[in-house]
Amino acid sequence: MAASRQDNSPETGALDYDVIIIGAGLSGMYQLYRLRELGLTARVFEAGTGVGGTWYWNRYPGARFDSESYSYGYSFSKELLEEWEWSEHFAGQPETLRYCNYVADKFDLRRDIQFESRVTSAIYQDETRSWRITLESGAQHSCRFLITAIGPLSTPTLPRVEGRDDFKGQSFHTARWPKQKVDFTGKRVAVIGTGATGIQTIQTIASEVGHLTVFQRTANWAAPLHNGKIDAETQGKIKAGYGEIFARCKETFACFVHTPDPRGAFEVSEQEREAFYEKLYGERGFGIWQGNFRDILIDRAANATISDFVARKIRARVKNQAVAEKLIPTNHGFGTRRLPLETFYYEVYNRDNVELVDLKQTPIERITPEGIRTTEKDYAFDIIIYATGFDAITGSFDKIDIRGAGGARLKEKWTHGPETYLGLMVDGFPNMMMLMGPHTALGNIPRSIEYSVDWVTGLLRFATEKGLTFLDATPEGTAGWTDHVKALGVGLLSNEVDSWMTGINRNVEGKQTRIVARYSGSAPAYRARCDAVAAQGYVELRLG
Ligand code: NA7
Repeated sequence: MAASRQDNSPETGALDYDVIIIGAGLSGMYQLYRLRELGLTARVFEAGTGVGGTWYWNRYPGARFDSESYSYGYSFSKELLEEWEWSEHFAGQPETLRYCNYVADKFDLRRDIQFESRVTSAIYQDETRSWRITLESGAQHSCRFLITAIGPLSTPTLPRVEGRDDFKGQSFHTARWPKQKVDFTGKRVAVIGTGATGIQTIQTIASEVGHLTVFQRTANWAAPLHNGKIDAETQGKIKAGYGEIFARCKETFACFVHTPDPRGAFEVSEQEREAFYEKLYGERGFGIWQGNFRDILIDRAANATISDFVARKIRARVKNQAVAEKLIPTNHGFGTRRLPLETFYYEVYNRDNVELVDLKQTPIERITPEGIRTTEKDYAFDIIIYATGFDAITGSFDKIDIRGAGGARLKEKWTHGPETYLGLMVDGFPNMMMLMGPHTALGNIPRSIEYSVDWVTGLLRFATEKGLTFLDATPEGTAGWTDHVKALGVGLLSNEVDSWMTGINRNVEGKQTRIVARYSGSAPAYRARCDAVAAQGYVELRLG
């Protein structure tokens, strides 16, 4: 391997690696693959005992894709596409984790990944233009370039209520689910949280448990997933059609196979609108969210028509109308949070062994040794499941003490919300690149990952060829991109709603004010902008 440090390092002592990658999820794995092609020495540090990131940690019952499996897997290797067969349109977590392991084996990735190695700090060394990272164990490693591949939803958060440690039964956060199967038979189980994760968990365990109590603070809109097995004929079509599938994902707004209908909700008659919604409600996946009328996520009146349609579906599916009303969101419109996709979720509330507790009416006071106390009463449980979400997007950055040039702390720079250049770099943090950090296009995440990894790889190829040891965004570049991202968010109904997408997490100190944390323009526009930067020889960066 050509260790670039020997040619261009301004220091005398050698660095441990050309590149350190934090995280061995989908981003980190693919980045490692690409860096090897460049001939750079790279080391991945991963907190878990295996690869897969999201799919390694989120082992809760019912965890599965919300993107079509065949649009989610890596597209970079024809051989991989040919070899791997997804069994369902929306694969479950065990299958996806098997896929991640298959990729790691196929490309022999593990030899450059160090597991059980949580990075606690990353400090830029001005003198040597390098990064020094420290692991939880105290071990330190140095590198020229640092790549964060730490995921937008990887720091789970628990409710800030007293008594959590007093509970005598079992309790789990969904993103820290044990590897061995949890036995629910005959158990009294609580689920706190009704986001995408809570919904998947609830619908999966309802028939296994003795009794299930769902603690809902905010009702969420959800729509049918319509999952199904992939039969042999469809499998053949998928394999033959991969080129088309990925070409389509490249053109669509958020890299899904779905993209907005060019019509406005009021450009058709009421009957046509109703028929269109009915069709979307009966189709697989995110069509009802991403393939709906172009204005439902920006126009309140348009949004009200789909919200009203889905509310009627909920009333029709839930027998007890008082419960149905509790399940219908009143504080945000359909699709203004990332849409949970469900399979007979609403029918769960028709079961005798399931109860819904509305925390808006009776908030949780504390966790007790026996269970949960609300302002109304004490509930006894054997198992409490926290489906309470994540300190999203910036949370995993906050957990690492990241210091750039002159010792400046990233957390402090981002006190009032993230500031980034293309969502990939931050001025004053030279030689650091972020994969799926704030201000990048997320959408169908692996598609975005592949683009970002390829962009970072292009930059590092350029640096290696030119013998550069210093790459930094400029303050103007960072301010310009941050302003652009904020401007794109203006007028989006989703930016007027509390959710992980707007940086709100009431369980985390300092995360009660909405921020613009993600790029909300179109993925093709994002790529065009980043491609132009590369085509112009990265002149927008400070290079040295
Ligand atoms: P989400 O979507 O952030 O959902 C978390 C849920 O937990 C949500 O219903 C919260 O209610 C609830 N929550 C959080 N803290 C509490 C407390 N203290 N008490 C009661 N309820 C609470 O996370 P998910 O894991 O479901 O999904 C994240 C993404 O992963 C999802 O969008 C998919 O892309 C995959 P709140 O709404 O805050 O009132």
